[in-house]
Amino acid sequence: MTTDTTIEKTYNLAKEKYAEIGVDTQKAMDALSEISISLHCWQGDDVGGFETPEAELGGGGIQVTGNYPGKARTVDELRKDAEKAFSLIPGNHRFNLHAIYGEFGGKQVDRNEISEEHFKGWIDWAKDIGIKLDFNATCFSHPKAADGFTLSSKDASIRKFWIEHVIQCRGIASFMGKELGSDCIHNLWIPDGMKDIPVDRWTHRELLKSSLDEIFSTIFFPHTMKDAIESKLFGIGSEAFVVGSHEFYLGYAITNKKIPCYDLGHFHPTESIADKISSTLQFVDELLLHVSRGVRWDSDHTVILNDENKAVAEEIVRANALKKVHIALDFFDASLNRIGAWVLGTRATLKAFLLALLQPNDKLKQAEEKGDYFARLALLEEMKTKPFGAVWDYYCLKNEVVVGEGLISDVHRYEKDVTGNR
Ligand code: RNT
Ligand code: ZN
Repeated sequence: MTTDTTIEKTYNLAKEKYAEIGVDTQKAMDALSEISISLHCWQGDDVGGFETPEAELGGGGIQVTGNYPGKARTVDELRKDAEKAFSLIPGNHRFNLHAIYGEFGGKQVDRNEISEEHFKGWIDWAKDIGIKLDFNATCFSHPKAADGFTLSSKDASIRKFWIEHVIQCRGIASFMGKELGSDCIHNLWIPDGMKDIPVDRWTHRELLKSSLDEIFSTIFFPHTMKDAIESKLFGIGSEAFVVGSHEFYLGYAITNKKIPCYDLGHFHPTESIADKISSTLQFVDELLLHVSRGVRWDSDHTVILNDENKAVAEEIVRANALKKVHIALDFFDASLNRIGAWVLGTRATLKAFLLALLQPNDKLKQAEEKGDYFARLALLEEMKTKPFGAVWDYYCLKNEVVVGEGLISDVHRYEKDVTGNR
């Protein structure tokens, strides 16, 4: 068994190895501890929410597959599960709520009627456990979204309903930000689109633009919230046309000073968003990431440490943009232990950043500036076999969270004691 002393010994050797190449491991870990990731509440119950006692997905927009037992059925269960997840993740992180996760006291409260009072319990909980909150309007899983259009619907009454909903949500976000003393990011994603070839893309996009203008004309004081808008290339049932495409929202964000949200699963399956970071940040001040993993037509597999996440983290670190990029998670897979997936995905994201922070970025840049592309490539190649795992384990140890595969038995224990009895 790995003891604390072995972890420290291994770390000390790793520290020397990195020092030889000019990398300060302590500095990298300090920078990592400044990164606050927004954990998505919807991982805990497959995007179900608590609108009605037996809230289930319905009415368009999002699909989750799998039926793993033990999902959170109440606000209390979800909070308990989230606390468990937080206890297995090093660092201090945020929690990202969706509007359907309000506490409605058993009453039927329609989306355009939700307000601050429904989220007071969440704010108290966040204060209690010392975290900050982010927020999202829920423009899916609702009869008024069932026809495939919300803010870009040709039906004025449907549009009005969703505009009211998003305005309410921005108010709630502002309230959260004020109460918790940290700007709350409000992200807007809508499912609008068509399965097959549309002939009138124009009107839907024109309508979406005017709905957004109306939504954002309401300004909240104090400015305790920030607006993000999330694009998508295609979804299940919107393969041929998504109204809120990348170009649409990028244009809107630049013109109206909003934050573009890049979901890693929302682009062409082989398209990387890493290269978009230094481009986009020339024109907007901030970015929001939805860290996810696309697999074929699904955009939301559990995040692992893969090439795409590594490339994204590297680009953020190399662009010195850690303060400009908000990092949130967005995946849901109901076929595996939900707390396990939460923790795995968050830890994988943190690992990607640690790896990026452990690169000899000054040396790499110097080689590039000298035109020594062999040295640049050789250094990048060398970094792949540096003892990264030793630094990661030490970071977990110092943050008093479980190290390595100890995570598995910990999650299993919680399943046996808690989620397995649901
Ligand atoms: C959907 C978007 C969106 C949602 C969440 C639940 O394709 O990625 O971010 O996953 O709002
Ligand atoms: Zn997303």
